[in-house]
Amino acid sequence: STPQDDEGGRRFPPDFAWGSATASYQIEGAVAEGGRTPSIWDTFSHTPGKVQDGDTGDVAVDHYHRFREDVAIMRELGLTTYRMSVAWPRITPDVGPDALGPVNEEGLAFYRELVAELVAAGIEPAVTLYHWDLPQALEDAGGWTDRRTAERFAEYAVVVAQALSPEVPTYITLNEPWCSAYLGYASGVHAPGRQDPAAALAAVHHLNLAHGLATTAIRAAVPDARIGLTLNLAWVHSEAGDPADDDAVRRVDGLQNRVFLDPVLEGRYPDDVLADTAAVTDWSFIQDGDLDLVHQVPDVLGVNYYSPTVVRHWDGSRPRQIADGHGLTVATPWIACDEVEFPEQPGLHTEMGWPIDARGLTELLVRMHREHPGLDLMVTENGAAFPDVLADDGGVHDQDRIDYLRDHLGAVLDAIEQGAPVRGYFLWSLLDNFEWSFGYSKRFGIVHIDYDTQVRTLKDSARWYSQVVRSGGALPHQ
Ligand code: GBH
Repeated sequence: STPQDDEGGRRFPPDFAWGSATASYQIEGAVAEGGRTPSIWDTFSHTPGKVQDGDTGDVAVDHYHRFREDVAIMRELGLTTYRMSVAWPRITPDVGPDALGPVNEEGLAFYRELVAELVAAGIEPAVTLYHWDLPQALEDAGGWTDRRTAERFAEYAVVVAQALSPEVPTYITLNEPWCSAYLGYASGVHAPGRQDPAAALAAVHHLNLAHGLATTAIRAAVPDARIGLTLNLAWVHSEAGDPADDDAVRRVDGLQNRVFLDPVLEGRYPDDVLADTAAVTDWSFIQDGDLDLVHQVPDVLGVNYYSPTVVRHWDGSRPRQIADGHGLTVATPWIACDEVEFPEQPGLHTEMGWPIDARGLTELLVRMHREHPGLDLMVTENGAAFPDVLADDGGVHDQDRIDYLRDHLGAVLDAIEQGAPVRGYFLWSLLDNFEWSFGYSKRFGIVHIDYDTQVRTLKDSARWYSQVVRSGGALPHQ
């Protein structure tokens, strides 16, 4: 049970890690500095029509030059940890499919300085090795459809872990391979923008392989490193719990959850997913012995959660509903789901159009604890976009975000009370930033960015979160 605070509110465990999260392409800018070469997101964002308003990450929030100010903000808020990502094209700018190429010391130096600044501020960094900025040269050779990308990734991962250890104790191999595979190669709303379901399934396997190879390689080179894997798991359910919807639930659970969890945690692919997708691919890219390579249980599983996934069987008798959280979707990310619909949800939604239901976070954490007892868990992303405005008094009064955060932190506490070993929470995001195909039109930060001046302004939610953190995890009622 969770200790009560003085006001009778609820409290997190004393050693709980409180952080925020960001990703390199979304905040750094400086895309042509420090020896960096293009990633697939440079190419994609510079392709007309791919990103809202033609926005790119060229400047982003200029974190590459302003990181000391951003670390100072985290220190002021009292955060104890920070999840950041490393841009692969800064580390090995000349990587090709068959060779990693020389290590770019200037790229490593940037991250060493950032890490030193964090450590000096008393903030423990957790580094994501791949948050979607694949070197373009690898995509030109097939990207995640080619297993050599996984091999090169493992080599790059060791370079980073050796350079940043022991100051960085935690390395998260991949962020949300679901997005990399299906949004990158099936729906095409993310880089590299391909629309080929068979390619997406090859990407699924090679991303799983990348996790396994990198985990083995880091553990050999840096035995003390703690390895994580971050998945955007779906809390998938039907509205009515009608058995007619069970097949829709099973398919979405298979494609979003089990096709990543099962090989990594248990060394096998789910039979039903292989069968459902047999007309799309024969999965012959899985080579003998691959599942042993993929089967590398991380030290901690990162769960990213934003919104529930509600599905329904669609029998063709009425127009199909596809609640589309990615307004620009032109092809489906859902393979072999022709009879699945995603009904519009009643109630509150965020600015992304995503329905709000914090119960899913409890459900997912408790499910992971039930199915994989002993596996440490962290919430590596949770947060919301709202239409924030800079008020006349100079503040940003984002009560809607505070409500969202309070509800979701309560959901994390519910999971802890049910025994789930949740070790930390990383709020997405520290700063407003480049929200992928939505460009700068969506603001997820607890710190507001003026994109003309790059001035940072704490939103009310930042002060609220700081109070929770500084109180040692007391969750207020308001
Ligand atoms: C995360 O992605 C990312 O890790 C982070 O970089 C990003 O900025 C943040 O969240 C906010 O978006 O309607 O079928 O397309 C989350 C991406 C959100 C992907 C919800 C799928 C809707 C499913 N996911 N989403 S669909």
